[in-house]
Amino acid sequence: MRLQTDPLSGNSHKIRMMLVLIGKEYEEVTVDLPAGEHKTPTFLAKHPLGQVPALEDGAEYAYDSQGILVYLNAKYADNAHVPTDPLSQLRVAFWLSFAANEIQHSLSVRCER
Ligand SMILES: N[C@@H](CCC(=O)N[C@@H](CS)C(=O)NCC(=O)O)C(=O)O
Repeated sequence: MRLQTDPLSGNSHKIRMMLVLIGKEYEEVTVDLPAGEHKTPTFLAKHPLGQVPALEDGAEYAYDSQGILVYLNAKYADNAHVPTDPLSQLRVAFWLSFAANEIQHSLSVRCER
């Protein structure tokens, strides 16, 4: 499993934390954002929006930090971190959305240099 990241990326850090939580070993690869590596055809094949994080899991590519969290929970943690009752699912979706919108567009450090 290879995690494509940037050192300043809070979205990438969410995935590092999840991988530690579920005890999954991974290799971390720093994508050279200042050089535009994330917009090359090779990287766009891994993530169509050309962003980090992206996760290579065997032949699968997972992308978008919220999407990767959901993927890892379902594939490797038997859904332990997203209870199946509707109200719990609502609350998890709320916090994923909050991270992607309110936090990313206010408090987070921009990765672009
Ligand atoms: N919704 C995406 C946002 C990812 C994102 O904004 N990544 C930044 C780094 S933190 C990035 O790759 N920026 C470069 C770009 O968008 O060109 C996620 O949650 O993964």
